[in-house]
Amino acid sequence: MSELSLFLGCVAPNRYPGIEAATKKTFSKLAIELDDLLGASCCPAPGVFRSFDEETWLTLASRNIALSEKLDDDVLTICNGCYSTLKEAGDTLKKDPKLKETVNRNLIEIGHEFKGNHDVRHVIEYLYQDIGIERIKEMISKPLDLKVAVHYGCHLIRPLKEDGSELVNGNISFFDELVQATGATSVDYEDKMLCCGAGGGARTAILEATLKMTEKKLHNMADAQVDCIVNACPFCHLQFDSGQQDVNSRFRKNYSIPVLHYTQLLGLAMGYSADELGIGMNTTSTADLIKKIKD
Ligand code: 9S8
Ligand code: 9S8
Ligand code: COM
Repeated sequence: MSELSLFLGCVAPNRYPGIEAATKKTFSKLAIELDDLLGASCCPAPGVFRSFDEETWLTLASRNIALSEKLDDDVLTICNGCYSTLKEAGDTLKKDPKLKETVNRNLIEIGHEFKGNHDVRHVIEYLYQDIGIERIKEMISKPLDLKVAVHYGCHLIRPLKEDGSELVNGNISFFDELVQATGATSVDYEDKMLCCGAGGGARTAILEATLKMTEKKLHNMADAQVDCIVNACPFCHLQFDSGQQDVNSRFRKNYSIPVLHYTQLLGLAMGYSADELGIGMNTTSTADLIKKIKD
């Protein structure tokens, strides 16, 4: 029986379906069943909706969680923004019965109820805490000889901090450890914890300003001579992948750093082909990376 339903969010299904494929493939290899979350909407994005109207944000978020509660599942997110919204909304309502009542008054009109009897998980945090590095290492059939720039992203750290998680107490390394479990090396680079630039609706509102931040990160990653960027958020993925070409054309740069979601890196290390994981669907070419892995 499945214990998790997969919350896709907007960016993966619309821009990077390979991330969904990679999540489903790697989880099936780990013998973890994932339910589809039929009828789910946008989480809605934390840096956008939450800033406009908190009650609307809570209502839409708790509707998504309620769909998963009906399946008796925890929610599994593959995106930092979705994690931030769903986890923080769920935790807020669990702690505040009055607010929960308000939100449920809205939900009842559309035939839903938020109970608050399940949790919201991020794929990175779930793999680290519930599966564990050792079990992941056992599933690796094709260790990757790659130098990786790990990008955590703001909304992976934030909800864990809010929750008082020991993962973000002091030196943060859980994502790097998961990357190293695939055989790859997580290479240190300057301003590693900096935002990719895209968050808070900024990518849509002030693209040029976001690209300046992205350029700063790309510069530091290139300095560290990495083979690829690994993220845990389709929105960061979009900014580094598609945004990299915008950086190149607007600022006359020549970056060419392939971008992978962690589930795609893990999929490669588990022996799935780049095609099966949708890795060739990126804007920034992944051809050299794929060739390097084959050699
Ligand atoms: S859903 Fe709608 S826009 Fe997005 S991908 Fe992640 S955050 Fe949640
Ligand atoms: S970093 Fe700052 S706000 Fe965020 S998580 Fe994903 S998009 Fe990139
Ligand atoms: C970033 C999501 S992952 S948002 O743009 O800040 O809402």
